Amino acid sequence: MTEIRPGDGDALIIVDVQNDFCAGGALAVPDGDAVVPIVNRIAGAFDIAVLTQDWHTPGHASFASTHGREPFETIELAYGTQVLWPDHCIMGSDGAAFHPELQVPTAQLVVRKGFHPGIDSYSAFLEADHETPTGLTGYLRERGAKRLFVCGLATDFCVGWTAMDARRMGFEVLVIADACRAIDLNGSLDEAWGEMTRLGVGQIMSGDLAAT
Ligand code: VGL
Ligand code: ZN
Repeated sequence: MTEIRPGDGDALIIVDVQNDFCAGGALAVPDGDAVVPIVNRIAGAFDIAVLTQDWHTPGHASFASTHGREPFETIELAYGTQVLWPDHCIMGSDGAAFHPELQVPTAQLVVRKGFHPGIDSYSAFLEADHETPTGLTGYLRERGAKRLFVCGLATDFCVGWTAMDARRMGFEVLVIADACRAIDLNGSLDEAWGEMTRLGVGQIMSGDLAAT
């Protein structure tokens, strides 16, 4: 792969690098902390950088405890099948805070998602009903973003859904594979890469980026 030099029209989307998805967190992604130094190294190369934050109400519809069920079971909600998770990223909690070593002072926007009690939101663009927008599409278009680089946690859920919705919104999309880690639940990682590839999401490594 030839070196990629981020420039005009390029944006970095840093997905859910939060305590609950890192070591010791309520929904710890295996090796999730490993993305932190990579994100810290590359973020400054992008003129547009956005952070996302999973941000749930207590008793959120995506929590197993809300339904008296066990984590990682699935249920049918009005908008479709929902994986049930341990309580995580409750708005304002330490678990919902960014990893303490995440250092992206140049980021300009934090998008919080999943704050409607009855709707989950893996994607940073559209909630899980596939119709409620977060506002990120408009923000990125107004700032002139054309090509999005996506990294963070977790590859097979919030990173993947964000990357796929970005394609559907008409952006060029590259996932920075080594700057992501996956939950990998029942083959979800292979499935996510398959769907991303079908939608034209590209894959690079952080080392492909010039001067980072
Ligand atoms: C995520 C499951 C539930 C993620 C968020 O950030 O990938 N996964 N909420
Ligand atoms: Zn969540």
